[in-house]
Amino acid sequence: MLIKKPSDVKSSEITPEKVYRNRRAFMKETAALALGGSLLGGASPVLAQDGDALKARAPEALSLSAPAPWWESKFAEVTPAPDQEPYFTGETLTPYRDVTRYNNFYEFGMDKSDPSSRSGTFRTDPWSVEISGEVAKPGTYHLEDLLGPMQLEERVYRLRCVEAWSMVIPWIGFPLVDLIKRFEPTSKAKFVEFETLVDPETMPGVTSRFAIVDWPYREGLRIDEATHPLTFMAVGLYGSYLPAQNGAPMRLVVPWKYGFKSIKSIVRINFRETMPNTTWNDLQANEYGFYANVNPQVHHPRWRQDMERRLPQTLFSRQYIETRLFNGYADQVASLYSGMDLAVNY
Ligand SMILES: Nc1nc2c(c(=O)[nH]1)N[C@H]1C(S)=C(S)[C@@H](COP(=O)(O)O)O[C@H]1N2
Ligand SMILES: [Mo]
Repeated sequence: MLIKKPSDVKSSEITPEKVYRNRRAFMKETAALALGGSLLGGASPVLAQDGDALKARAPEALSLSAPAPWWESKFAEVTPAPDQEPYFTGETLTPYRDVTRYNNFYEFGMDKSDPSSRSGTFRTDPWSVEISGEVAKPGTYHLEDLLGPMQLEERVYRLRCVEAWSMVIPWIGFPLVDLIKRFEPTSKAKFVEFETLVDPETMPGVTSRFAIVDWPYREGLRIDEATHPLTFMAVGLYGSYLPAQNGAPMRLVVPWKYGFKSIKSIVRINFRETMPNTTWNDLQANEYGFYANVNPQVHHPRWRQDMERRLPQTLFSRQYIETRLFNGYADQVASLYSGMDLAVNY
């Protein structure tokens, strides 16, 4: 491979993740200088200073976004991920290209390339979310009101799909618990249920005769899982807004569970006393459980779960790595399941 000197690199070859990496290095230096980070406010992460450049380089990925002006100010104040587990991992980041081109989002189609290639007309502004069920403050909230009080932060998490591939993604968002407590759940709120938008106009997958899902896509968590500090609501990745294909404008990220729990483009959050039905469990209960905790000892009936392909794979490296219990987050979450048989509650 040819190694170029920096001066030879054309700006068109500078990919978002290169910009991002430089920015992170810069953030670390300024953090050290600022002793506590008063300089960080304006310096974090890509969007604050390189936003326009980033959009110019990846216009197709960001076509839907740059929504209302208030987004800009939220993204100008992102707290960088602390450089320590579990909110950060030093593993190589999956390139922006793969994170935004290799997706599962059946509302846009079932091929990995469908969500990026068929989401061009999807719109996220205006966007509102219905909060219902066992809470003191139900209602339909505009996204701006939901995000307004939230301090955005960055988290670098592993994402492990049940299909045995994985990525490392730098998300931007906030802990779900910080949102949940604003609605004041009652003592009957034992589970949280989430639903994705169904828009036949802009989501070609929902009207496809090949669709297997009974829309809307639904997911759920136990309340202790939903309020765990690792459970994250993402509104961005790689320092910028979420592209449609990754679940704009707001999607769940539960890093110790298989990717299908991390429901995208959320329009409803319902608090309830009983365990909700969930999309993949409804489709094939013996293959996809409600818990869906990453577990190398509990295999899928049709394939093993003790190895995974870390994307991107190349011709020269197949990138097979061992899958870890709870996707490597066991120290943080194993206690949630003490006394439970994980082979039964898969
Ligand atoms: N609404 C909705 N959410 C979804 C899916 C989907 O098809 N529809 N796919 C899930 C699956 S199987 C995975 S692996 C992750 C993929 O997230 P990513 O495309 O951002 O990597 O999204 C999850 N969330
Ligand atoms: Mo998945």
